[in-house]
Amino acid sequence: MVSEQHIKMWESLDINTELLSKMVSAAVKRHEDVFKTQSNRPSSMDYFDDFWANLQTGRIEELQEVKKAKKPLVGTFCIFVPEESVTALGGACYGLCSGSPASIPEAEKELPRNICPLIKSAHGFKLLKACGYTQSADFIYGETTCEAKKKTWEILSKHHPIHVMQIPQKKDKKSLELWKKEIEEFNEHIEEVSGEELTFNKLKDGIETVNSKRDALKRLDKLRGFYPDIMPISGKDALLAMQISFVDEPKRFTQKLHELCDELEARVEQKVSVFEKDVPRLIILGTPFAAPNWKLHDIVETSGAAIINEESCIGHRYYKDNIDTSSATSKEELVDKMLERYADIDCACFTPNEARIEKIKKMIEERKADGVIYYTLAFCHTYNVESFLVSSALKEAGVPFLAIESDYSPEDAGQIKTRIEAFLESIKNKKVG
Ligand code: BJ8
Repeated sequence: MVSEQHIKMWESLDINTELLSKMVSAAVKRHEDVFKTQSNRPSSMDYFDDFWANLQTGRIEELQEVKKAKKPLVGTFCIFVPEESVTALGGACYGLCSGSPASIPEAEKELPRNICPLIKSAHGFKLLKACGYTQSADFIYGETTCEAKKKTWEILSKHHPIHVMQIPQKKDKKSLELWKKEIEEFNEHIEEVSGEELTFNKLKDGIETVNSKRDALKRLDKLRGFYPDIMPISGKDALLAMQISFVDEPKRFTQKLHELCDELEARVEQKVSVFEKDVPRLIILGTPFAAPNWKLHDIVETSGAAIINEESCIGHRYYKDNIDTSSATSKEELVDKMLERYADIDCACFTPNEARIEKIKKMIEERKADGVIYYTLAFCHTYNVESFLVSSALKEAGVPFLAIESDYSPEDAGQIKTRIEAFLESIKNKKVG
């Protein structure tokens, strides 16, 4: 699968080829264990399985073509970085490797042990030179959403060019003004490196391309979660598709996801479900699931429940809103609309963040979920602290609630499984009662 040609390409990117070859084999094996063991998968998942197998080869090759055309390659760790502007100028904006435990020991040579695994994993990939996306990126765009990230950028910048966007902590008028300036500066920077003007029409096209991707993800959301008796796709498969949405070419991804949705639509009509009718249907709340962090989904779905949605940035928070371009007549108005959409994302980095709770309640209601699991990556203080407010509100509303804090290591899998099984038992008893 990894050819001589790929090895040569990796060498040109200063990648540790021996290590990445081993990591690719391990990632393919893990994917087989987690995904290929499921029965009755939609055949349109083949595209996403193949994409995963070629994550560090085929897609990296394509990115080199973008680079040859002198378009920017921008790596990110947050959905607040305006991918629309990069797409508008023909560049690629993608999420960086940050979901594997394999790179964490290396990161801990420079970072404290007690910070979030997502940050450590990403930092470790850079130190090990073992991620084609990071090695290809002209620069990384960091942001100031959490303490650990914003201090890590200072260290990561010793190894890779970094720019940092200031994301405010509040959503009042003066904070939004600052945020708007940050988007404008981002756009100017992308213009500078592309040597091309980001015109009204180009920005509008870039926005529409990403809106279309979000529309396809919304379609998947409905098909997997809005039919209480039929779940045509597993939560694991839906998660894999969403994870790929952060690295694939957006137009092709959109088309492939619609093909999957066509198949799911037919399954719904024919009442083909991958789960038994009465399994508990759960929504996961909280921090993002960077690939290949499939631990929670795998445990839940091999314990007799279905995941029908994720209130996460690799999930609902990412695709729930489009940028409305219909009334904009100038570039500035487009930027206002971009800001409007970004500011409607309820990341726990904001204070207060009350709107998040109402949105979660609505998600549960619309999908008739049987319960929620609040998932926090270890040491993510904002999401962890906010779980008290979310759990209080949901318990008051009678929604079964379980909080899980975990990192990427497999060590706590048994303990998590025991807690989830007890949680599912209580949901089943409640249903019977
Ligand atoms: S908009 S959720 S993608 S910041 S890195 S905050 S898990 S301690 S990723 Fe996020 Fe943007 Fe918000 Fe979404 Fe916690 Fe870890 Fe920090 Fe994290």
